[in-house]
Amino acid sequence: MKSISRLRIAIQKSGRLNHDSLDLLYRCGLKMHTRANTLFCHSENLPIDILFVRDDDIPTLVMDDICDLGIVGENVLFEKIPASRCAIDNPKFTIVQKLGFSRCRLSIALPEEIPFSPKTLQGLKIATSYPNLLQQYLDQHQIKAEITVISGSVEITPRLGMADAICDLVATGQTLEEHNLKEVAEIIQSQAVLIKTQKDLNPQKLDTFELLLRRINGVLKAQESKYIMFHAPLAQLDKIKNILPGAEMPTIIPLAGTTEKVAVHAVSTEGVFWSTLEKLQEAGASSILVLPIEKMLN
Ligand code: PRT
Ligand code: ZN
Repeated sequence: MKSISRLRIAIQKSGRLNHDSLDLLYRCGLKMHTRANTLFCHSENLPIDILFVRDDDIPTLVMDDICDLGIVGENVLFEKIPASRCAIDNPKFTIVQKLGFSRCRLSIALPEEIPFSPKTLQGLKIATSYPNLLQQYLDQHQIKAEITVISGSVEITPRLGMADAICDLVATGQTLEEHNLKEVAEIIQSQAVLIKTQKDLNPQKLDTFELLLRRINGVLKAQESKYIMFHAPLAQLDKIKNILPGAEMPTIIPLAGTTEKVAVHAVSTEGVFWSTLEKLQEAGASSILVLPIEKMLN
């Protein structure tokens, strides 16, 4: 039975989204014991229950209000509920937060030897597990092509003579390369998102949801941010502050035994690359340390 006070979240049972979804929830402080093949799990320290399902079922579970929240790829969401791509036809859920993992793109690919122009696709047979998104793309470009729906191993269909082209998810591009296919058109970019039912949550669930969302934002910010420490000549401080990416109000600390140098500590909310460190060094900074940040609340 659905508890009225516990927030229910649907996540993928096994597959590419499962590890990162669970990892995010653990980083938000959720304590739970997951057992192999378990379908349902109660958090021990927060009023949250997790439902483990196939990713394809997550949009429906949230839309039908069986679950309050779900973590799913935009590719699945936009394929199942094409209206969710544009806010005009409001579907029965809200995309609350992009989560930054499981990034990929849905693309059309052709055998290497076929030269490409948008007209090339005219009249071709294209195999895909994403017929709705592919059809939208073809309509937008006024291309008439035949869509063959297949649930897996799409990349093998041209070699088997089942299709002339494919439309599938691409991450690194290695699978396409292995099958002698080239990516010719990108339909959408995708990443995991947190979705929420449009129905109003009762006050207890709303509290839990707001707490979870604050923590998710904290985890995401911490992932992007770095704590950076170094020594710098006082005379170069202004120049050095301008080099630091996304660092507001660094802490300046006097150093024992010198009035010419100070220690600078700062939180950088953007990636700190080697090139940034090299520029800091050129500007006179020394003893530069960059540390990861585990949690962050502003
Ligand atoms: O069993 P269930 O239905 O829950 O899972 P599933 O088999 O449908 O999905 P799964 O676990 O394979 O993927 C879940 C989600 O991960 C997808 O819906 C995407 O949102 C996301 N994702 C991210 C990917 C990829 N990257 C990805 N590379 N999903 C699939 N792939 C496949 C792609 O289909 C192709 O076969 O990986 C291959 C391409 O990868 P590269 O790196 O060779 O380009
Ligand atoms: Zn699936």
